Amino acid sequence: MWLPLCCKRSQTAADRRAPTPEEHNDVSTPAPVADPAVHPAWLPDAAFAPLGSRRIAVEIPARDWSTLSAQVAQTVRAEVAAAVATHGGAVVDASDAPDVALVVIAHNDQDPEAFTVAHGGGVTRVTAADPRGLLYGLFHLVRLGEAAFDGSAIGEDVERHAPATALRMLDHWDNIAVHPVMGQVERGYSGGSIFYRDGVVREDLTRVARYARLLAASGINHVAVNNVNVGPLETRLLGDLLPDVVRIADVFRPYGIQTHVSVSWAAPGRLGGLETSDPFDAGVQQWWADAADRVWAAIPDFGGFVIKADSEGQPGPFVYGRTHADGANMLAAAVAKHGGLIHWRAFVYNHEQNWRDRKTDRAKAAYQHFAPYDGTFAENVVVQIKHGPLDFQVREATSPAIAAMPNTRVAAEFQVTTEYLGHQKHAVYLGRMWSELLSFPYWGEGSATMADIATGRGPGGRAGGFAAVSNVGDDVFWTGHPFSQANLYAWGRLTWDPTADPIAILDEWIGLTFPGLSAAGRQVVHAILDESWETYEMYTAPLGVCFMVYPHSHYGPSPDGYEYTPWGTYHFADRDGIGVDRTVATGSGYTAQYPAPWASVYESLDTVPDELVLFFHHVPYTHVLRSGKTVIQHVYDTHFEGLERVEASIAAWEAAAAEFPADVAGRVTERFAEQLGSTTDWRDIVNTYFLRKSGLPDEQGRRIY
Ligand code: GCV
Repeated sequence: MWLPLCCKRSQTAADRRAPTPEEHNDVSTPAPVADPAVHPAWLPDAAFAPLGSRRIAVEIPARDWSTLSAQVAQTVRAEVAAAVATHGGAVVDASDAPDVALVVIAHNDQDPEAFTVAHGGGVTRVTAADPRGLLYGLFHLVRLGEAAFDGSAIGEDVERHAPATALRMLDHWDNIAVHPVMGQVERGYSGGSIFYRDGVVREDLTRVARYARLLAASGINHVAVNNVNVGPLETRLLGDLLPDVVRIADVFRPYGIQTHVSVSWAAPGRLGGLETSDPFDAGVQQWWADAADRVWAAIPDFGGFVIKADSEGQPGPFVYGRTHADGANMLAAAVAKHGGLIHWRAFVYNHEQNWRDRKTDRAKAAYQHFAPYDGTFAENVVVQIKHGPLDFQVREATSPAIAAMPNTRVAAEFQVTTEYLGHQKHAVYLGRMWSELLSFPYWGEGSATMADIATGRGPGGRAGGFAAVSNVGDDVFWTGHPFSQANLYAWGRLTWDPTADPIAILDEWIGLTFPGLSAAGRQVVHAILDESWETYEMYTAPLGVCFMVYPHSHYGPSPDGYEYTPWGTYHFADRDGIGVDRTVATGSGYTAQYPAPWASVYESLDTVPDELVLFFHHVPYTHVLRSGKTVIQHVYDTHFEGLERVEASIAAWEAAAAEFPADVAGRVTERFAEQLGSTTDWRDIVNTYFLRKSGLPDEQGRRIY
């Protein structure tokens, strides 16, 4: 595993200048050092064997590269040097009959991250206009393995690869100060933070360097390094802790990753002693402009600020009677001259609702707060909207707000960490779910999809990109459950190409991560994860009912957990029926937020898809779904089947476990034991809840309590 030099100590300004041409050619960077204490995830040494056993020429002309590109150029050289040192190949001149040529050439390609590949005359050739593209090209070869060099995966015709969007982001909800309730990482299920420990930024950022490498190999190029719930200590990242952000940015940069920080709306008061945060106040504007100047002076390629405002207790512009557009544009003005971005989150809703109030519908909130301001956000504001109108549920409708802002840069926000999907204790692969959401056609079959909108291919043509909450911690496997690595990998790959087949991505991850595995072993992992999202949905909240989890922890079955809380999420189950009436005709009117045809598809019980029926309608338990089953029988059947599927996965796992490294086998076995217990609880508690509410027995007479 290669450790960039930069992670060993804080860099000085002199260190951060672009390397000279001589330094460009310096291949004396240390070889990757394998650390047995950390799982290599999808970059084990073996993954580099096909590439590393070749004769490789790297040609990167000395040019006036940005510091980012120059450091990525060094990374390409170091990766190649390390691979050949480990696997017996050689670094050769372009004139010395290489098997592989990695070349930066003058190119018309406007995208610095794009690359081309072609294979002819025994040579696999990767070209790019910028070292960043070359790095992605290198990892492309690693992914293809032998097939990259024998003409089977890369042909004679030049093939161009480019990311769908320039903004492929991971957001960390890591706290510097351990939060008394949320801990070191909010919604983190993988140990501590790789950045922070017990109130300080870690001295040793080695794990961050490894993380950067994994992210680059999956396609991620932006990372926000602290929680969107910003406490007083984290606010200081803009102040006296800025040198620590510099250190983190220095570790990400060699892998082409730009660093972002989440900021607090209260920062002018907390750090500057101002008495107001009113965006129209000249002193506040100046304070943010000075803060931005400070940050970009220290980190010239800094990405920008992420902000959660007027949301779940975080302060925001509402206090001053200002809108979110007012707030976002004030910050945007402060960072504009630096080329910075403001990721302004649309997760704004009333979390102090009275459950007796049946009019307020949390699902409507993002649209109500943001859609009216479409076209008024500054060009460097990205409005970051969760994929659904609620909160990363296993099944909820797509957010109508995403389609309602054609004149705004919109980023679709996802959650890799499995807050509502089993806390990385359950084996749940999310690629298929994300793919379904990303390909949702907002204006009907064949129309622009969620991914199209986020990548600037929708109406209005503005690109905001993709962001997701990371699932990584200082756990030896990175993600708690070793199989949850597949989600992190898939997120990167789908941000690069949202149309990619999520199951092919899963197989790619399996092949890279478990290189020695037999075909049967690979098939076991595939079978466990392939439809695991659907399985999880089966044994948890049914048919688009949300939040049947324990409040706060969001783990385990608690059908009425949120029903009478101020968080505004209900299912209204009584003896006759269940579901939230969000229709225009008789309910909250939420369906009207969708464009045609979805507004009417969701409005009518005749056309609403089964899986969302209780998200949009309140129906009797005897309502017959389009599948032909009643709601109540669907609930019973899916909950029995969900557990059976988990049992089948466990049986398959037990038969194959011996083939896996002992540490992986031990952890997966332990997680399955937990999943089995939890799934059994889900089955029995949800079934019992529905039986007791409805009084309707299971047609098959299975045991319900
Ligand atoms: C960071 C949900 C989570 C919170 C999270 C919030 C958000 O409400 O439970 O932990 O806060 O989403 O996205 O801001």
